Amino acid sequence: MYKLNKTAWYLGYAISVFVVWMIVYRYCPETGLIWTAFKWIILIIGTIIALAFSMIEFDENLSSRENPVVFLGFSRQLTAAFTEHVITGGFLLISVLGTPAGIVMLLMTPVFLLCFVVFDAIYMLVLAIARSKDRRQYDSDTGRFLCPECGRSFYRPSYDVDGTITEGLCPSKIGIKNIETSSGIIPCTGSGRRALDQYCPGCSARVYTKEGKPFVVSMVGAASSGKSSFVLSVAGSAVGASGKGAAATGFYYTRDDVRLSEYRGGRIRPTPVAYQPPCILTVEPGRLSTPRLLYMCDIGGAFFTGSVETDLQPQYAYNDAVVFLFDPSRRDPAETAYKTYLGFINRYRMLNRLDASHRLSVPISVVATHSDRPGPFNGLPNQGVRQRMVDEGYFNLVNAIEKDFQRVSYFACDASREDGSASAVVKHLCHEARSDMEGLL
Ligand SMILES: Nc1nc2c(ncn2[C@@H]2O[C@H](COP(=O)(O)OP(=O)(O)OP(=O)(O)O)[C@@H](O)[C@H]2O)c(=O)[nH]1
Ligand SMILES: [Mg+2]
Ligand SMILES: [Zn+2]
Repeated sequence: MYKLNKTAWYLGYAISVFVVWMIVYRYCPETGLIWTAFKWIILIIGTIIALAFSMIEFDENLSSRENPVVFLGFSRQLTAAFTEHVITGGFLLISVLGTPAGIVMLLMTPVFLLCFVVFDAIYMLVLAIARSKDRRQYDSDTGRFLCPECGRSFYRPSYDVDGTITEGLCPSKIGIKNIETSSGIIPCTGSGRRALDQYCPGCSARVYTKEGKPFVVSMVGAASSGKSSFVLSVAGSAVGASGKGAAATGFYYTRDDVRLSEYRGGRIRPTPVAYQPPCILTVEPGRLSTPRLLYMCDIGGAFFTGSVETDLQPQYAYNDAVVFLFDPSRRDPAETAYKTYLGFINRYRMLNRLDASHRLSVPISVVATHSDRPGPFNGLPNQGVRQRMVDEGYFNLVNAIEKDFQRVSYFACDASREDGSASAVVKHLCHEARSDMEGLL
């Protein structure tokens, strides 16, 4: 910015000197004003003085964050010349009124101003183009920022700019590609920006999402219906396989590695009902420019039956898909599933302030877990699940879900193993929601 401003500043002088030379040389009458008789001497002296002025007045401040754009910087300089530097101001006034140098400067001023207006207009135009390009790129590569810690959603994370936490770093008046600070150059677009330290604008937690694009799935189901198993089954098969497009998949939180190995060892603990950070699967970019992040929001089943008072789930405001699970091998499976569903949908509608007449557009999958156990859903292909539910007394549930949601799909799976039956559900939901995550799982 300093270089750019300096160049613009001197270019402005050069252009105005040239224009004034042209005017005086070509249009000055040979007679008339006294000073025109010595126009060569006057022009040279005037120009030297004018240039000397430009040297004095050019200030390092022009490159600072307060004077990002040339013209704004220039107008500040002029004000300073007349107010703070009284001597300079007085000298300027006298010279303008009485000396040849003043007349040269007087002629130069409008040209000079015009130059800066043009420079600034060019800068603003380039800025507007850069901003819209950055916005388009961010929308397609990232879309939004979801804090892994507090679960709140923001358009952009905050960035560490030279020790100060800056919200939503992007091209602005203080820099198009980079911002110059006292200690260096901070990128405000692209991969340079992605590599900066990032924080949640809500809870200030340090985050490592690297502008990844999130896809959020909410897990819903009664206690012990298999929600946590389902999550780990999906994660386990994705982490195990190296994925397509040479992408590497792993957990955002290292504690989930521990949970996965416990799950693989046949141990799984009940989930608490209070809000807790989701299980986040990060798929490294490969040929994409940003990572893809699969947020699987899991919560203890008691949350839905209303037996425990807890906070509402923030992800209900922005989730991309919902998985509703039920365990057909338990006692009163249809009744339990229906009650759980009602507990869920009431909370969901309440949080989103939607009344019962509004049909929800997020895709939902209804999943019968424990399909490995003997029972009506054992070994049943997914296409047969809906009809089997109707036959087995889940009619209320099917009816209610299809009334509330526009897009409902049905699956049967064994969540206790990583056999791909759980992953198929999430892949289908990605497809329904048009997420490019589908091809990466
Ligand atoms: N055989 C079999 N067992 C399953 C399946 N899904 C879950 N389980 C078992 O059921 C038990 C409960 O599973 P969880 O995944 O903890 O259920 P949850 O819905 O997360 O339960 P809460 O966190 O308490 O709400 C565990 O012992 C799992 O191993 C399945 O599809 N087949
Ligand atoms: Mg659980
Ligand atoms: Zn946060």
